Amino acid sequence: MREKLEALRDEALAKIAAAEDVKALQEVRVAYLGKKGPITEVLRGMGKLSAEERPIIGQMANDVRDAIKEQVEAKEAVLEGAAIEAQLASESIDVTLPGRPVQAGSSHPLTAVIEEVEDAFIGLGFSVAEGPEVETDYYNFEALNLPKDHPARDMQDSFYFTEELLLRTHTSPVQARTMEKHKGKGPVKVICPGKVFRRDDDDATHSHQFMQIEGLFVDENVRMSDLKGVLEAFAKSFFGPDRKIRLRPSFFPFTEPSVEVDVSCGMCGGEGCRICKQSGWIEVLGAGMIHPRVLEMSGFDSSRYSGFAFGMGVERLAMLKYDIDDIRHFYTNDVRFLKQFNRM
Ligand code: 2NL
Repeated sequence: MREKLEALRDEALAKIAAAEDVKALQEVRVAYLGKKGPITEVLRGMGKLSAEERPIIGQMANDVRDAIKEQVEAKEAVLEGAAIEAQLASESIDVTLPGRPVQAGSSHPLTAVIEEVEDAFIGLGFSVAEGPEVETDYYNFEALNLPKDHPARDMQDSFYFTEELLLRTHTSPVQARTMEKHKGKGPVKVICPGKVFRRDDDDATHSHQFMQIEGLFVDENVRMSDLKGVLEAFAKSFFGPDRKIRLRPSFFPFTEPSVEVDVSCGMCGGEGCRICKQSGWIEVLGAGMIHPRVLEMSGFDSSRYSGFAFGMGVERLAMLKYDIDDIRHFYTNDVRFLKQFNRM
């Protein structure tokens, strides 16, 4: 019996030493210490032993069982430690590696230009106002001194929903609405950017839908010199500090007097070149002193208040600043075009 127990112990310890993973180790444990294992069998057969032998063999069987158990546990700790080490080695993450770059989008060039213009005018004390793209005949035309059947309406043929409802042809109605809200009390100092629509045939320089920024300043004692100063500051801010402006007489139904505003050519500095068609100047916007009838219709006493207003096409500004040759580029949205403005 003694030899048998010693042989069982040596055999088990050798198998434990040879076990390569936790599963093999558990098999050894079950085989030797399980309910149907040889040690249990020895302990069960104790009844057949003599009274002298019984405590000795019993003690020995317990010692063998404890020795096997101890070795299984020790080996288990070693194997589990090794498994964690292997997992750590195979799943390690280098936190110092640079991240994968995120594909960032960018503003549409027209949005970027509008924001630049807004910044220039906000710096001069203007606020930004917006309004509906579907307008009434009253705000789009009547309130701007363009009565029904006035010939100047021909230049702004629009898209009509009904006789009285249309897609706005300029952002002036937003300014008329803003003046009305001030209930005849100045100052009013806003710029109004937004989409406008005109019935027109699309080509390199015309689009039936485009963006406009209009602005106005109404207060007591607002003069033509204020208009000139504000537009000169804008031109220098938007196009560069070396640019100059000049005013030429013109006509708009909602301003009197009216002017076209030119900016000195950025290509030749005013000498005359291909870009400015040898004139040294580039037309960028229209402006004027607000017609007294327009002030009155929007609730201002024209004997006390005066103001200037101006309007410019955003596509034209963008085309001049970034040398873009076709207005349709803004609306076909070819990513090769758009990506060039990623850093604006
Ligand atoms: C242009 C010229 C202009 C205005 C727009 C305006 C608005 C009100 C009253 C008076 Cl509420 N005037 N707007 C004035 C002069 C010129 O636009 O060539 N735009 C692209």
